[in-house]
Amino acid sequence: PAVIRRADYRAPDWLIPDIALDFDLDPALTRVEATLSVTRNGDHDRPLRLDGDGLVPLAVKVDGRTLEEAEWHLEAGALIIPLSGDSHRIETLVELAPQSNSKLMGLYASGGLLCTQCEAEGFRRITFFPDRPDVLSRYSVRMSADKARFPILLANGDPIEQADLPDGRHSALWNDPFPKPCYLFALVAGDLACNADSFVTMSGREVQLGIWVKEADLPRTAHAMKALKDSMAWDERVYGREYDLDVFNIVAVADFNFGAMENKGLNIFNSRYILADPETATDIDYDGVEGVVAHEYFHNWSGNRVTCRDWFQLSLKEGFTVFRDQNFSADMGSHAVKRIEDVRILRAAQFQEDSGPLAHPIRPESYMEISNFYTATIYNKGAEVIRMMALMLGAERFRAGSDLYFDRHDGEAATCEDFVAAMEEGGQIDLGQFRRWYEQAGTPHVRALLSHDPVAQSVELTLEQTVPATPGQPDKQPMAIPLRTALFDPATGQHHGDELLMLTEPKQSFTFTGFAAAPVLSINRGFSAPVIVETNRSQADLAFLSAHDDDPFARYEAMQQLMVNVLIGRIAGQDTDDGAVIDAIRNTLTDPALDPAFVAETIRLPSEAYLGDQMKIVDPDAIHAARDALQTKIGAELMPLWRDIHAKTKANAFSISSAAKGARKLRNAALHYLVASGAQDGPAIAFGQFSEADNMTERQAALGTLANGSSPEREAALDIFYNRYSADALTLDKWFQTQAFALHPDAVEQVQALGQHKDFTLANPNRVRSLYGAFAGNQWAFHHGSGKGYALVADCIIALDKLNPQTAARLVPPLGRWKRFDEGRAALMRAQLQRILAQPGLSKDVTEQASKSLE
Ligand code: B3K
Ligand code: ZN
Repeated sequence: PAVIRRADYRAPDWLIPDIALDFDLDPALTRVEATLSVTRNGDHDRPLRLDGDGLVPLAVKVDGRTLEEAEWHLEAGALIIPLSGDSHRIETLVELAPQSNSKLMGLYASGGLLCTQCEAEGFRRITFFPDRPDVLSRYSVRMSADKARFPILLANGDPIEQADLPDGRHSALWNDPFPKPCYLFALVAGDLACNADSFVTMSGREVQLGIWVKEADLPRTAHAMKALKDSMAWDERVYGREYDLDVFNIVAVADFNFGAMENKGLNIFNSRYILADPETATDIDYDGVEGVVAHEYFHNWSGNRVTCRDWFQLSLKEGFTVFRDQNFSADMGSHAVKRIEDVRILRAAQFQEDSGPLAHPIRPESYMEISNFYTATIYNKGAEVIRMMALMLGAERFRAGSDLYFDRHDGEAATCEDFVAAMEEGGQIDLGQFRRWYEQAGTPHVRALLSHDPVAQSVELTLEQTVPATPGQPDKQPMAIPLRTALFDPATGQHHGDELLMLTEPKQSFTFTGFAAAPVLSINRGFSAPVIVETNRSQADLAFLSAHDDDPFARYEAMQQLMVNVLIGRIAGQDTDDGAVIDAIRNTLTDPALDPAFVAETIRLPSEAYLGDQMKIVDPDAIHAARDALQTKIGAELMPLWRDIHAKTKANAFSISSAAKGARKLRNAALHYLVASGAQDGPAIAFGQFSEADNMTERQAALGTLANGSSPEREAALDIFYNRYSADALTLDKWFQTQAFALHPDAVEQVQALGQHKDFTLANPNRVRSLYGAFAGNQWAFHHGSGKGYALVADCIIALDKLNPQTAARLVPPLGRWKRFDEGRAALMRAQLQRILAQPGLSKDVTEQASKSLE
């Protein structure tokens, strides 16, 4: 497949100020008539090129005249029309078969609905058009359909008119006054019910809000509606940005390639990020709904009003919008816990990506298939880069920078450079060196060494940075790394102030005076930079910080590092002392000043995958054994505490308050250790929680705990869960996922059997992710020494590629981490990648991921 390069960007040859679309909708055969006003952009004689993917032009007209076949031609799917004048009216007619669109890109059918997904390049599967984000047009969309099957017809913008037609059909016309790129186009047709509400903006305009779902799902939309209204108010308060249309609609669909889509005025969501009630949704699901609703809403400014010039600028909208949704969620709940969760995700997904064959900068230089670049790097590292700017600038100057950015580029397709320039100017800061965060891939390593001079009563902090080589980038320049730092006096437990140190050289020293005794170093507080910090702190220093650090993230981090040190030692065969870990957990559990949600985060052992990331060559079996043994010991030694907490955190009635969520989180952590201890009554207690819980958070946690073991309660609970929820797809996903995640010696066989289960289907991306996606994240099972885990995932990729390449390609990266495993496993992983690549007719999506993964 061809490689697209950022350096090759050229402004569009033709602009399309207006487009009118007429859809005659039917799942089997939909007709699409498009009328485009086109204007030549600049002085050139190149023909009009309208992208198309799988489209056949049934008629092509220019200024009302039907062209002969010789007057146009197709080139790689695109329609090429030579034009003599500088502005013309172009009309095309195509036919689509939405019900056989298994890629879920373009116009497709899902659960009786018709809906669209266009980002990044799906619009070209609907009609011929310059499918690039820097062509902005005003859209007018007419839809007609059978009124009984499709009573609701929605598109972007404002509803203009509705009419009944002969033969039981009806039509609707929608106009979107805001020029937009075609990736933000959307329509939905179907039998939908509406949770209707309204919001009055800061300038006093009333906006009609609608969340559209299947009638039976209406009771599950309240949380999403609250999240939407909270987001609208938050963006006004924090960024001064208000909503701009008279209506804002959200539709939930069951089959969706990712989380949701920010189409102008008509967001389309994976139903898992809209529907929530205590019976079926966990607290994590509730938070997911809140965060994704906010994310898509925030895109109205960071993405829609100011869009991207080209797809290399994707992080311009995604990194910034993730940063915005993270801060929103933090404001809605706990800043400390949200930061810990976000860093855990960053480390699990992005650090892995950044250290492997698919590493790329947040502004990539090239791609084959843009769908492969909706990555943790673009999104989550992109958000961290914005966060660093916000930290360096402070709230006020950051706001000045964002105001300048929005005002200067409103209605435009902008670049990452435009954003940085606005921050520089509005925030009055020099971001020259900082721009390397956009250019260089790889997670920087910072080595921080503290040395104390008792005579001079001073300490010297030496910081040394290296940025690892990544594909195409063997040599790196030093980065500008903001490190929030504090030095603690071990005698008082106090520090002498939190300072922002800027590490800009390969090696730099900072001297601090006034230290009669050696202080304890707290660094990268709040995770101020997305880097890996290595220090010379002792276990005693870490234990001290785990009890005294006033920065909650640093406190969590100290505890995690304490655990990592013990586990990595054990994995290497040393008899590392675990006393400090057990004491630290005990202290944390019994500190009445701490928020239970924070406690629950902090006492969790690092995941098997995170431990693997700390090793040059990952040993999945040794990691599992060491972690399991430590868990058992912690469970046993602190048994009275676990029992006590588990009993005390039992609530009388369900609430979604932060306090109730925190209590459930801690209760589940206690149950987990209680069962891990091997206590005789462990499975019975877990089964009790499973049976008695009035909410999914406790029910699923109990099921997960049981699934790790082999008790009779395991099978009983899985059966009960299946029978109770087999009719509800989103909840049945949890049944598949729990088994795929299980730390169970037979997990591979269980996943293999589940792949043959009557409720498993490759047609639904949520179902695929809940089985194979979860399994590929289960390090111990996926990396089974036999290689059978690899074969299972490769089989799925091969089968799924024929239906849905985008979702298939997302399963490839776990196979690409072979360099981090022993030779035996590496050979088995490579063999699967080669087998995938040998498939005839393999998609561009999977080809790119698999071939890069072999390099
Ligand atoms: N912008 C969409 C993602 C589209 C992914 C296309 N492969 C959702 C989001 O980030 O908000
Ligand atoms: Zn987004």
